[in-house]
Amino acid sequence: MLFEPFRIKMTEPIRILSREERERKIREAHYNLFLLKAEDVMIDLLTDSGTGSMSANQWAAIMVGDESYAGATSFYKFEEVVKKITGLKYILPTHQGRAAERILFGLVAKKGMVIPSNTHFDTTRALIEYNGATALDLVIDEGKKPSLRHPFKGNMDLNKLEEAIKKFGKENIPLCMLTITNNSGGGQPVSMENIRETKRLLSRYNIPLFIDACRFAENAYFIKKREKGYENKSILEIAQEIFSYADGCTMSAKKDGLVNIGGFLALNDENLANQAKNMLILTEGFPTYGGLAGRDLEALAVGLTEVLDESYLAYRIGQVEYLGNRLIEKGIPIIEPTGGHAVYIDAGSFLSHIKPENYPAQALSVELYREGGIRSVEIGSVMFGKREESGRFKPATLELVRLAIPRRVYTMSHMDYIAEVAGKLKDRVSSIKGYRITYEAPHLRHFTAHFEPIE
Ligand code: P61
Repeated sequence: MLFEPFRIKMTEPIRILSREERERKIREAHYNLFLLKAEDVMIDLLTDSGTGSMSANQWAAIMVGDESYAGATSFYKFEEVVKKITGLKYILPTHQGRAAERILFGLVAKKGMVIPSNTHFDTTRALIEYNGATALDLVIDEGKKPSLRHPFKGNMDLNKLEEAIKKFGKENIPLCMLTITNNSGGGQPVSMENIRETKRLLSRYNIPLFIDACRFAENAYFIKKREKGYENKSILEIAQEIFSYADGCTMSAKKDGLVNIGGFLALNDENLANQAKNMLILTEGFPTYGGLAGRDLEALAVGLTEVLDESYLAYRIGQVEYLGNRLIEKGIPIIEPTGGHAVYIDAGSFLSHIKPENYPAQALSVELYREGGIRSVEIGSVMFGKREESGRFKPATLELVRLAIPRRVYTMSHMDYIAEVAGKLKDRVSSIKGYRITYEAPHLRHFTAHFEPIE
C-alpha cells in the first residue's frame, strides 16, 4: 500500500474557480496555459521543474548558506555531493539547466555539426539549432509507440546511432547526449545496458557521451526495478555507474535536485572545462556560485542526497503510476508504461478527429483547464511542429499532453480528482475542437503563442 512518506507541516491554499471564471481566464490567456496566472490554476501540472516542495532539512540548510562572492563553503558542499554522485571532475553551478546547455553548446556546437540524442528536450534542441548545428533524435522505435509496453522506451537506437556517425562523420559530431529519463518521449527510462553500449560505440569513434541528467534518480530507480543485476544495488551505486560512462553532464536541478532553482554543468575534459568556466564567469557568475545564491547551493546539496532515498522514489514513481492507472481505467489512452515524472495522454489518438495542424494536444490541455482548472503542457506539434519553407506542415512525432507531477506537492486524492476530470472529457470527446496559432515567436514558440479555436 502506497502513501506519501512525509508529513505536511506547511500548506498553500488552492483557489476554486467557477467554470465561468475558468472560461474567461483561458480566453484572456489566448488559450495558452503558459499565459495564465498561477492563482487561476487549481491543480498545476504544467511542469515538475522547480515546483517541488523542499524538506525541513533543505529549509534549514538555506539558513546557513554562505553568500561569499568567492570560495563559499556552500559551493564546496554542493561540489562534494555532485562529485560523489557523478565522479566528474569539474563542476560548474548554473542558474538552471539551459544555462549549462548554453555554455556547452556555445563551445562545441558549430554550423554543419550534428548532435545525436535519444531525444533532445526542447531547450537542448533550440540551443543546438541556435548555434547552427543539427539536433538528431534516435530513440528506439518502441519509444515512439505510445501503447506499446517496453521497460526502457527511452533507449538509444544503437544501429541508427552508428549509421549517423558514418553518414555525418565523427569529426562533425562533437558529442552525443542521452536524456535520462527521456522527457519528450514520455519520461521513459534508459537502461544501464543501453547507456553502457552507447558509450562503448561512441568510444570506438572518440565521441564523448554527455548525459542530460535532470531526472537521473528516477531513471536509476527504474533500473533497480526493471533491470537484472541491479535489484540489490542502492540508488547511489546505480547513479554512480550511470555517470561512470559519461564524459560530462548538464543538469537542471529543478527536477531531481529537489530545489526551486539551480543547475550545473559537469565535465571531465580540462580544456573544455576551462573554456566553460570562462563563459560561466562572463554570463552567469564567479565559478563558486555560478548563477546561484549560496543558500541555493546549500539546499541543492541536501536535495541531491534526499532524492537518492528509495522510499521517496517508490512514492514518487508510484504516484505517477497510480494516476496513469486511474486514467487507463477511464479509457483514456496514455503512454504505457507510465514514466518517471508525468503521465502523458496520447492526444493524437484520444482526439483523433483533430488533425495535427490543428493541435489536438493543445485542444486537450485547454479542455482540462476548462473542465477542472488543471494546467498541463502540450508536448506535440505546438512545441515541436514546424511550417517548412515550402509551406508544408511538419507535425511532431507524437501529440501528447503531459500531466507533470511536482515532487512532494500533491496527494493521492489530487490524483483521483485529475482522473475524474479527464474522465468527464472522455464522454464528450468528439465535441472538442482544434486551434490555430494567431501569434508565434521564432524560438520556443509554445511559451508565448496565441491561439484561437476553430469553429
Ligand atoms: C519541463 F515547456 N524541463 O520538463 P531548465 N533537459 C530536460 C528538461 O526536462 C529540461 C531542461 C533540460 C522542463 C521545464 C521546461 O519549453 C519548456 O532548468 C530533459 O528548465 O533550463 C527542462 O532545464 C532545461 C518546460 C523547459 C517547457 C522548457 O517542464
